[in-house]
Amino acid sequence: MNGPHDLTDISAAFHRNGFAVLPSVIPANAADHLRILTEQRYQDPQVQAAPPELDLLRGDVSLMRMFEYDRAFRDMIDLAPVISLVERILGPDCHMIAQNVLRIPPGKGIVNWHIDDALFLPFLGDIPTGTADASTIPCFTLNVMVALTDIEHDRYGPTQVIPGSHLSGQRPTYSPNLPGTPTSLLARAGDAYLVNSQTWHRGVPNQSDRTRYLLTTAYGRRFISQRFYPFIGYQLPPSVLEGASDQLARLLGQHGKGPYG
Ligand SMILES: O=C(O)CCC(=O)C(=O)O
Repeated sequence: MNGPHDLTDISAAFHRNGFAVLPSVIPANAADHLRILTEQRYQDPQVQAAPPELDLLRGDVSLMRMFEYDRAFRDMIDLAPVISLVERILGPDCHMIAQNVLRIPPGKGIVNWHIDDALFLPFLGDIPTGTADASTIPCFTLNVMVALTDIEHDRYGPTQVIPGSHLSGQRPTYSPNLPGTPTSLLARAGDAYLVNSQTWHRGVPNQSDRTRYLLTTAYGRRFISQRFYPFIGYQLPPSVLEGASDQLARLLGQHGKGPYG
């Protein structure tokens, strides 16, 4: 495929830089529909009053497992061509491991530099970045982030990444000791970006009067477990599987038999 979604180029950029941008994966009005659903979910008194065991809302900014709530979120899990790119990176038997919406009001943000998982490959720092070698380092988990509002300036609190930091073999340190220049992932509603779980990233503090909404759907290789609290005993609501294609059912966790089980 050519144009803005050339998957070969985008996947090479992802391996090299630890992130990649896919403009306009959904129309702006579809992004706005997801934003409105998110706001309804957030304002729902039952969500606000839910006990921690239900894990519906964390830290007042992260609405959890949105695929349980509305079909429109479930159907983002196998969104083309994003899912083709994800399968190219994580393998044809990969699955979705989490899906949340970040609702970041003015003054808030996940502002500390972090990686999203265990540090998978420590001490890789001697591998030169920006070379073909980067493509031989496997990615195990990644996040697909879709902007549900415009984030066209730093004051709106965009995601920031350190390009190449996924190959550092290190956990983040804090400014001013960053190993590279932070890149702000400015976006219009409906744009997406993929971020390797090992890439150093954060949210810039939202210094505007606009709440920022970001749909984050994380995927992992088959051997990486899905992360649905409370883990043991988690029950996927049967309605989520209704009408799902074989591909979507697999992404939701319906696998054939394989190694160990
Ligand atoms: O707010 C952001 O853009 C950063 C989100 C983030 O760091 C995360 O979901 O792990």
